[in-house]
Amino acid sequence: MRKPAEMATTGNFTKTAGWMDWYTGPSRPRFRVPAGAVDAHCHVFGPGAEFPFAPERKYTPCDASKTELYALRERLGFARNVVVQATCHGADNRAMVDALVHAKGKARGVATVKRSVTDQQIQSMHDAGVRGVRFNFVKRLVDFTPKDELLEIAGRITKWGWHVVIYFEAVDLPELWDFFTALPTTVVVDHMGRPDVSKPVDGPEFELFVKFMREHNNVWSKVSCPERLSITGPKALHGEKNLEQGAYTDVIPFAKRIVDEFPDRVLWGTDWPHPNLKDHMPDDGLLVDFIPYIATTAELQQKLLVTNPMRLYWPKEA
Ligand code: 0GY
Repeated sequence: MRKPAEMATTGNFTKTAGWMDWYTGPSRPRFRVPAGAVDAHCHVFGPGAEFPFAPERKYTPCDASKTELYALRERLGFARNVVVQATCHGADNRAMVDALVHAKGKARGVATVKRSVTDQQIQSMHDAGVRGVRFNFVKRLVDFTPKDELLEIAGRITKWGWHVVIYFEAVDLPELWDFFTALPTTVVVDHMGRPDVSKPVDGPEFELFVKFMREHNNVWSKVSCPERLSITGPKALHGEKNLEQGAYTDVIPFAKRIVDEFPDRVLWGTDWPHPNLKDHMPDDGLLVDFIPYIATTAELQQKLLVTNPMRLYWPKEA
């Protein structure tokens, strides 16, 4: 993998101040993922010189190419990826689709589309491996899109068997509840709906999220991004490399609860190259070592990393 000094953003783009580059030379995980494991949430950025970032973006990242993503996949022992359209590319899905095409069937994608997308464009993305659209409600990342536009898109993509990935902050769930529960297809929540992990795992805020999943069988969750949700932080991640000594321990009860209660509707992903992290950048190898703390048996690990993502993204091979 390239060294950070060589990772200057290419094209006419200057990185957002405070933006951290992804961690090069990640350690080899001590936890061996099961054969056929899927990294079900990751992104590509550019390269900016080849795939320009969107004018409406809220941040300008470093480059993070498909080649680097697939090198990480090999290093961590994964077999497949789900590449999720990052907001810095807006509704221009070319970099993501290019990554899928080059993966030769080992990657699927989640796109961002506007109401103006044509059936032909959807079909061509489907042929490349796209299987869903992402609706983002995190205000620091995107401008507001009217809900009737999103509902119209959700209605159209069901024809291709696609699902909807939703990204939102926990405090916004009550307001978004009616919209989410009206979606006519499988709904996949990014990062457990971003719980505030300083609050109790059985407190009203996270209970609402559990109720959302419990009452709606079509709702899945990614139990990803401890590095984003944690308040106690990485601690051991770059030191003694010992997760028992405190890496992201405050996130474990939340993710474990979701895996235990909904073992057939959970997914896991690295979130490489980790957009918008300003305090620390995780070693992806050590993020993999986090998995057995949240999926505590071989059976749960198999569902989380293989059975569930295969069912959603590669149903014919599942
Ligand atoms: C994530 C989270 C973030 C960013 C994006 O598309 C994106 O820009 O998803 C975030 O900043 O929380 O899932 O990668």
